[in-house]
Amino acid sequence: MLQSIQKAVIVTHVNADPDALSSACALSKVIQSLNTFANTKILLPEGMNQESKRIYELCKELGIQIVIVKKYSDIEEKEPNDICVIVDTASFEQLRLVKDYVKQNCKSILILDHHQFRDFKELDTALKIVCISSEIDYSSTSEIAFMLLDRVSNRIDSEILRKLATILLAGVLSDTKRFQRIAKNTFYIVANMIKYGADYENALHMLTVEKSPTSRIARIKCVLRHRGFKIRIKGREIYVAISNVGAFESDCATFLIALGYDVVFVLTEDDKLKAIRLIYRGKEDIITQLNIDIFTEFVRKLIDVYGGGGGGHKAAGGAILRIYDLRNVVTQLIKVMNSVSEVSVMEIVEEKPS
Ligand SMILES: [Mn+2]
Repeated sequence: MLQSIQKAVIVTHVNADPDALSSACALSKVIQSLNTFANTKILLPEGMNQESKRIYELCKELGIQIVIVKKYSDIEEKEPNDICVIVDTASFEQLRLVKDYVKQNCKSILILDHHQFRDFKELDTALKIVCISSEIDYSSTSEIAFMLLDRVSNRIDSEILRKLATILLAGVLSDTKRFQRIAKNTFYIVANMIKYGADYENALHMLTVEKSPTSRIARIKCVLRHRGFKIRIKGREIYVAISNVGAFESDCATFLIALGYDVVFVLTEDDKLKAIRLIYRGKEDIITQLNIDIFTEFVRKLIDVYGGGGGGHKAAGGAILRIYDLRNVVTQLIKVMNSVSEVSVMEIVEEKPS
């Protein structure tokens, strides 16, 4: 499928993380290795997150073309592509600004992804779509991208291969939270990455970021604004937090989990989309023990009410809700919690020092 491609575009989910960006860069080299004259470009809707900055620099050094799409006009030429590759994206909504571009300018589409729940129904069925994905076999898209890279390794210079293997390893490290959760093939693939010369220490180092002052403020706001609830599922008490921040929502969610909550929802008003962005996180062990998935139990029910779309894993993911009213979503979310809980939802309220 990747042979005889003249023009290709690779897109990631909004605010690309290391897994998304590394996979995209590797894919770009895979396509170029098969077609020397292929025009390959990566589009990053709304840019990338902090962890991805070093990977971005490395990809640039490797001569990979990357366009950060802040507004639709940033995508200059609109000639149709032989193929568009969507990497590390659970739902079509997550392509945000490049959604329409993909809808209109791709002769065929390849989805490379490792999420369990996926939503691409908006893509016209007339398009040729191939999807390579499995959450059981791969814990990151970087692992899947590496498998493809492996297939063309004899066509790529060994020094470039070593660098690509290193950024892909960084992608795996990021998505597995430094191997805290892995899939069937993770260690096998990582061993092969190292065989290609991937530098483990360097990969770890790539992901370290100094927390910016704005992210610190966002975390403080996240805690000050959050509401805590107690519900009961399968006889067990579950602590749920709802908060809202303007940015750094995944920092906020991680932080509330570290604080002791089992399930966290963070809402953001997206003024460009005039919609509410939601992300969710669950404490991995509790979600596994209860055998529930947050997407189906909670998030899907909000999408049913408001429209939009989303995806992710049992314990982490996100959605766009087609409503621009934070309060309304919070009220609805509490309603959903009530329907899921075996006892009525109890809000945890404490007096504040005056
Ligand atoms: Mn990923």
